[in-house]
Amino acid sequence: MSTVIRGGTIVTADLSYEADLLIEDGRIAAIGQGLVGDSVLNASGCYVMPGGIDPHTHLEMPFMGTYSADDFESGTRAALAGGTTMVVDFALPSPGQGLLDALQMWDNKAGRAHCDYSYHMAVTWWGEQVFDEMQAVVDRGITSFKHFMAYKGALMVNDDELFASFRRVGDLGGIAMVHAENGDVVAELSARLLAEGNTGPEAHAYSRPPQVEGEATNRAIMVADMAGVPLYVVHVSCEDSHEAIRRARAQGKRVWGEPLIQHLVLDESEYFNADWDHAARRVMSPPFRNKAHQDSLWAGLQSGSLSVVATDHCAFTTEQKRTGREDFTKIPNGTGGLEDRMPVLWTKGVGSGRLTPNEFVAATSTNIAKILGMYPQKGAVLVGSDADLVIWDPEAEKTITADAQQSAIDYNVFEGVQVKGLPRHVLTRGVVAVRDGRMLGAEGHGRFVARQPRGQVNRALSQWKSLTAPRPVQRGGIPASGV
Ligand code: DUC
Ligand code: ZN
Ligand code: ZN
Ligand code: ZN
Repeated sequence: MSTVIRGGTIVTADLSYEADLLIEDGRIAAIGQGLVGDSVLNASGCYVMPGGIDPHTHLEMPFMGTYSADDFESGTRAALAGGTTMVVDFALPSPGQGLLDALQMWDNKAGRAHCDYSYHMAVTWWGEQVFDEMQAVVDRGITSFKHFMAYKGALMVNDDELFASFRRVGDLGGIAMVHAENGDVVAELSARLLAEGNTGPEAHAYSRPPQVEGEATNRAIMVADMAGVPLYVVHVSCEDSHEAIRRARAQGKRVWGEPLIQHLVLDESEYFNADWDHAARRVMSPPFRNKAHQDSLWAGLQSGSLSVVATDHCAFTTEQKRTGREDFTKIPNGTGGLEDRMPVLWTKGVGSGRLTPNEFVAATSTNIAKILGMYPQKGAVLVGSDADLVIWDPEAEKTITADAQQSAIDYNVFEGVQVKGLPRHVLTRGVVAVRDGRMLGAEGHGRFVARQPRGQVNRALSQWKSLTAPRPVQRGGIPASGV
């Protein structure tokens, strides 16, 4: 059973050109003119792009006394509806739980996924068992390890643990990831705000000013340099953090920053002059910022100092949010966006002239595939790549509404946003999951994607190099070219 995608313009991170695509056995079998297959998808007037990869989701995650409302079924259905054909979720051991045990839990949840998926492993505590199991995690193709510098008393790791874990990840040729907020300062500010009687959701924003993010990002960059590990900073929301990343990159450090579509488009006014439900539904960490910070994030995408646009999709219903009625620190942190990331970024980025279509592909797919060691299986339109594709109609329009969404929650933070640019067809390893804008789904079709270690990086700028025992050189990592 083969499929031809006919009459479109192929758009990759590098090039735009007119050609047809032949898909066989879930992969791209040929690119050229006049290709013939068993069935045809009409792509005239459309761009044929690598499907989006959202490297930051929390599906059915146990968090703040509840579970995030979208699971691998509804979450990946939402992803496909918006042109995203792969998610990377965070396997999250509870403190004291083994990494392999947590992986087993995530494997059990992921069976219903409509599209391919991978995991990052969260390091939420430190000990010999974690150290030992990290090797097995890398051997399974999970090469990125996330650390929370916030959520004190729950997920947060201290600096000694951060340094030890970063060193281990560096030795294994993986990449370290951080949620960069100073958790001690957040805890202090939260307690003070509550004591002063500020219990509403707007206090959430005051409890996490940009400085807590800037400080933690700087700290993580320095610790990563001392540990000799590449660093990926999730949900970069402000200039304070972006500035640290820009400087590190200019110094030759392997540091990448990931803004979220929410922070690019929505600002802090959502917390003020709003009713409780409206504001609480938008409580996430880091919180939405002001326009100046948004401008910084867009500039970073344009110049390349920020590399990837994600969602941190962590959806909670209004009912779940209301557990924090009397105390903003009990509002489950998180917002949705999986279905909306691609259309909103296209509309606000390409539609406004801030990004080219090629830059859009880089930021939504190709860059992260390279960073995470799964290019060109994912993130590419090349012969042999998985046929994870979105046939994108730049003229199609809609208004975003919760009523029409795939997500399991009862609202949408982008409610009322007009988008121009939507998927016409979406393929997940060759299977058509969206046809002519209609969701067909592919429940259970998703497979785990194993990834390659990057290999150890040179630490020429690190003063610790001479103090650290030399390591064996490992070859075979995917080169970081172009990211
Ligand atoms: N931030 C959120 O808002 N939700 C999930 C975890 C996180 O860091
Ligand atoms: Zn986070
Ligand atoms: Zn997250
Ligand atoms: Zn389904």
